[in-house]
Amino acid sequence: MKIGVYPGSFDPVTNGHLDIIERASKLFDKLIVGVGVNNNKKSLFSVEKRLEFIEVSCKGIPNVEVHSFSGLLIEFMKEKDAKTIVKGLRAISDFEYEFQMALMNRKLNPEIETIFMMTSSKYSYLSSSLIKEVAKFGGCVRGLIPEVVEKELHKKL
Ligand code: COD
Repeated sequence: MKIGVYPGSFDPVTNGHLDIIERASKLFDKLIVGVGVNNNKKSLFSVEKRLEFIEVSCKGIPNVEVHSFSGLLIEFMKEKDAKTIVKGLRAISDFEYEFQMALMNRKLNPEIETIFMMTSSKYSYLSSSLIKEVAKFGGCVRGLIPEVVEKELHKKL
């Protein structure tokens, strides 16, 4: 069984993330979305909420599973018997950080391969942090995040 893992913070999930999930789900028998828990990084949404947003938004894609993980990504991959990491790339600015992580993950486990999927142009400028900033100052984020996230974001901010 070909299992891919798409890891991220997803704080919160955006339509850019969902586009990658939908496209990547076609490349694997099973795609696991891994929500990273980093206690040193302050997140707006709890891990439970971040998982729920993705689960609700992906309920039409049968081969997608959503799980949280803490610690090293490669340990989570081992636990899930997955060999491929899926990452999204928006711009050159993403490249340096993603390149470093891909090489470090390969150093930690040479069996793990990272593949990169180009963003869709309509989502190329989208990031969770930009969404939070725009929403905080009252800007409209409709169409950029799932409805379930939009409702909770307005409640929170
Ligand atoms: N279009 C396409 N792709 C996108 C878009 C978009 N609009 N927005 C984001 N993405 C991509 C990002 O490039 C990334 O690949 C993925 O979606 C997730 O994005 P984020 O911002 O939610 O998540 P990150 O980048 O903060 O996640 C970092 C991880 C949790 C993956 C990383 O910190 C990690 O692996 N942590 C575990 C600890 C570990 O193993 N550390 C060592 C790594 S070498």
